[in-house]
Amino acid sequence: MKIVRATAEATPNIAIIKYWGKRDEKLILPQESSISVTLNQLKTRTTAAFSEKFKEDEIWINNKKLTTPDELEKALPQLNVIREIAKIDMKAKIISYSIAPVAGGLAGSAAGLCALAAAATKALNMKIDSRQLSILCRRGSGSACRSVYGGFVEWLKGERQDGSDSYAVQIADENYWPEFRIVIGIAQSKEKKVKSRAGMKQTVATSILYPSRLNYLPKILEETKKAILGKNLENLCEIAMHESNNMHSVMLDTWPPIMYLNDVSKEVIYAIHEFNQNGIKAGYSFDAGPNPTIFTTEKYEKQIEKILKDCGIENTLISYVGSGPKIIEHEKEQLIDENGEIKKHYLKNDKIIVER
Ligand code: 2P0
Repeated sequence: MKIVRATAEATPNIAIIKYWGKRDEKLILPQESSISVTLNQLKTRTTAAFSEKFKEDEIWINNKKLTTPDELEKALPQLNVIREIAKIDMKAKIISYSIAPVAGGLAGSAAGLCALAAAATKALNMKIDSRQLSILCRRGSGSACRSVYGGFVEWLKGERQDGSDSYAVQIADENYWPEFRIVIGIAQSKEKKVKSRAGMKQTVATSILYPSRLNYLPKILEETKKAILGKNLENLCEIAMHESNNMHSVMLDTWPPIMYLNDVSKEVIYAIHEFNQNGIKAGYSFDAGPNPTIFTTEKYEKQIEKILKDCGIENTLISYVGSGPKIIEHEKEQLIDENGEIKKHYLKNDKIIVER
C-alpha cells in the first residue's frame, strides 16, 4: 500500500513581545499580537508519513512514543485540522527529533509544531502559502505560527472569530540585522511545574494586572517594530526587558501564582542591568521557564556568555537570526523509510544522525 511522506526542519523563535493569554482556547487565538525573532539553532526535524496501511496515529518525539492525552494535546489536533483540510482520513506516523530540550521553557514546541505542519502538508501535497501554513502551525501551538518565517516576525492577533486573520507576518528577514545575536543560557531543561497553556489561561481568568498589560501592549508593539527596522539595539533591549518583567509580573499576580524565574534568573537580571550601566547593550528575556535569553549584537556576545557563566550557567549557546522552515528532500535524512518504518536516529556532535 502506498505511503506518502515528507520531512521538514524548523527552529524555535524567542518572543520579544510575549504571547500570554488566549481569547479562544480551541482555535488558539491570542489576546494580543506578539513579536519574535527566529533562531538559527535548536532545530527540530520531523518526518510525516500517511498511509492506508497505518492502523493508528503514531507520534514520536525524541524516540519516545506519545501516549497520554496530555502528551498528544498539541500535535493531534493540528494533525486532525490538516487532514480535514486535505480531505483525507489516512492515519499518520510522525517522527520528530529535536536538538532543543523539550518543555524547558526553550520554545521547543514552536519548532516542533511548525516542522510537523510543514512536513505533513508537504507529504499530502497541499498547495498552501506561508500564511495558511502559519494558521495551521497556530492550531498546534500559538507560538509555532511565528516560526513559519525567518528574521523578525509579528503574529497578528486578528479580529475575526474564525481565526482567519490571526497569522504571522515578517517584519524583517534573517539578513536584515546580521550582527544581532541571541545568547541562550540553559540553566534547566526539566519539565516545568505549570505548562504555558494552563498558566496563561489562569492569568487571563484571575490576574488583576492583566488588563493593564493589554492596555500597554499595542503601543509597545509599534515601538518594537520601529526599533527592529531602525536596528536600534538600545531601544529594542529596553523594550524587551520591560516586557519580560511585565509578563512575569502578571504571572506572579495570577491566582494561584505562577513563578518561572529562579535565583539564577534573578542574578542574570541584576548582572545585565549592571552591564548596561553606561548605556544599554543587551536585554534579557525569560519565557515560561528560568532559562535566560539575552538579545545583543556580535560585539558583546562573548561578554554576555561570561556574565551568564559568572551567574552559574555553564551551558550557553549563541544564536544568529535564523530562517524559516525547510523541506529536507534527501532520502538519507528522512526519519521514516519508504515502507513506513522508523529509521534509527540519534544526536552526535550536535548533528542528527540517521541510520539506514
Ligand atoms: C511566547 N510563550 O510568546 C510566550 C512567552 C511562553 C512565554 O508562546 O497553548 O506553547 O500551545 O498556544 O505557544 C508558550 O506558549 O502555548 C509561549 P499554546 P505556547 O513565546
